[in-house]
Amino acid sequence: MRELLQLNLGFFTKSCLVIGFLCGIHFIVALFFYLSESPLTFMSYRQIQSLSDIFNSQTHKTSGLGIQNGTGTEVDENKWIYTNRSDVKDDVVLESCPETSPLLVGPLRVEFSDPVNLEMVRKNNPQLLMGGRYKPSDCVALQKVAIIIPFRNRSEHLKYWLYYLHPILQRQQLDYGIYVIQQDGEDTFNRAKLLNVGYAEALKEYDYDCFIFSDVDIIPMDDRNTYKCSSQPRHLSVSMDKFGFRLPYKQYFGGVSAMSKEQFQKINGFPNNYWGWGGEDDDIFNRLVFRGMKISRPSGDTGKCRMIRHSRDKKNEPNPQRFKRINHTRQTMNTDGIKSLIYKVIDIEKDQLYSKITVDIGKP
Ligand code: UDH
Ligand code: NGS
Repeated sequence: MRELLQLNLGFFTKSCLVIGFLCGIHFIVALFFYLSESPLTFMSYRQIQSLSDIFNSQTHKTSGLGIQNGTGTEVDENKWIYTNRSDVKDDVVLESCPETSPLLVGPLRVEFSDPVNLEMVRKNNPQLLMGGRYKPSDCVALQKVAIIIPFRNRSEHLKYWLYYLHPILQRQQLDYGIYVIQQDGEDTFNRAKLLNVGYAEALKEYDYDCFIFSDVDIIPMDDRNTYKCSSQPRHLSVSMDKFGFRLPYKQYFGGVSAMSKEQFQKINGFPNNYWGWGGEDDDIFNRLVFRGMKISRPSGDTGKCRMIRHSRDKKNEPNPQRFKRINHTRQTMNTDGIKSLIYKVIDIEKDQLYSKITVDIGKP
């Protein structure tokens, strides 16, 4: 009986040792796998920090950033950080905006009969910053666009322009700013010189890479007509109501156009010596052709736009010298342009909807 008891005790002790040994091995193996699979093992402090920032920021964000739920697993977050990073803003990682904005709606109703006022436009566009500046909050805009409007005594038109364009430009996911360049004094108007001033003044403020030159009275009727630049200079107001929704002539480059900084510099900007109405847009067209560029345009459908009807402005009578001037673009373009631009800033007004820069550009 005693022998049997001793035998059982020996067997029990050995079994305990074997089980303890196996548990030990299991613990070591489990620990090894746990450590080698944990994503935190190989993350630097900065990466861990940005991961926790993203988790924190999700509680404030309702959309975007490619993170769909508030409890996303570490593996998903990690993958997103490494594969989609393109910019970091306030420690939040943003992707590039898509080539075509998903916010576009296509054809738009454009009417000038309902009255609009600036207070209502400000209320409708709460995301705008001073100077009519905007950039998407959930992606990095593909281009930084300065929109330049030559201006004098057209406040009524400017209201409609701001009312219609701000929502369109935001849907187009642009990083943009609005520059209204107001000619000071009562001398003859000079559209092209004001556009040169707008280019120079906008660049003092931000590193824009694309410039839209728009008359104050032209409104696009389709938000797929994106206000951004292409590999060639782009004419945007291709299908205007006043011309029966077609080009008045093939070389027409007036109304609204887009040029990258590089394209603009290649032609030495615009002419400074077209005082009064007409011809300056034909001179710009000539400059582009002489520098080997071609005009790109949206389709007639997408490029539809409306012009606010008005009578001829005072001090903007047809320029009698315009025909002579456009015959000499090749000779004048190197000396007359952005490189020889002289003007004096009189006033800068910053509003939520625009920067209005009043300038003395001299006289004819
Ligand atoms: N502009 C002003 N104030 C002026 C003149 C022109 O702000 O006194 C600006 C404005 O942005 C305008 C642009 O310059 O849209 C082009 O002006 P424009 O006179 O060359 O062209 P628009 O098509 O008028 O506005 C052409 C003459 C219309 C005569 C109509 C007769 N029924
Ligand atoms: C041409 C003008 C352009 C002008 C276009 C449309 O004749 O500057 O008409 O004008 N060229 C010359 O005069 C040389 S519009 O109908 O919009 O007033 O842009």
